[in-house]
Amino acid sequence: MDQKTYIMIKPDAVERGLVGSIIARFEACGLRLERVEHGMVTPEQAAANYAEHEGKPFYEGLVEYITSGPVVKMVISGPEAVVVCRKLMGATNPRDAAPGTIRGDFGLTLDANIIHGSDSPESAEREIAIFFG
Ligand code: D4T
Repeated sequence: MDQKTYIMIKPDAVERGLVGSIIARFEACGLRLERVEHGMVTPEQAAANYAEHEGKPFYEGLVEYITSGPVVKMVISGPEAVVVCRKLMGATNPRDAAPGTIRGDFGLTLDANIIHGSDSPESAEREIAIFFG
């Protein structure tokens, strides 16, 4: 059965003109784009999305970064979309991400790691509600 996941191309990747190359990777393996929106993340959306990290040393910088410029917000669907997208994205820290993954090919540092993707179907539902209401 098809699953939906929330994917967000982060400000540094949008700034660098990587949107088309990144979306092509999801489409190439048969996943479908259900919703796509280019725009800013509000401080409220950032706080809701990263609530699990509140109080951690990197939290303030994370919120500042994700609200610093336009992002591309997407709902992507397909069989096992959550795990398939996480696999295409690669490890959270681009330094640990395998070549051939989005973070492995386009990223360099953990604080600007190119892309966000829901880590479970429950997170996907919550995040789609945060960003697409
Ligand atoms: P996101 O949520 O952006 O898809 O990333 P992950 O789900 O793969 O990873 P995460 O929630 O652990 O981290 C969220 C976000 O915080 C940044 N970060 C993380 C950071 O700047 N310093 C850190 O020490 C950690 C753990 C990177 C991704």
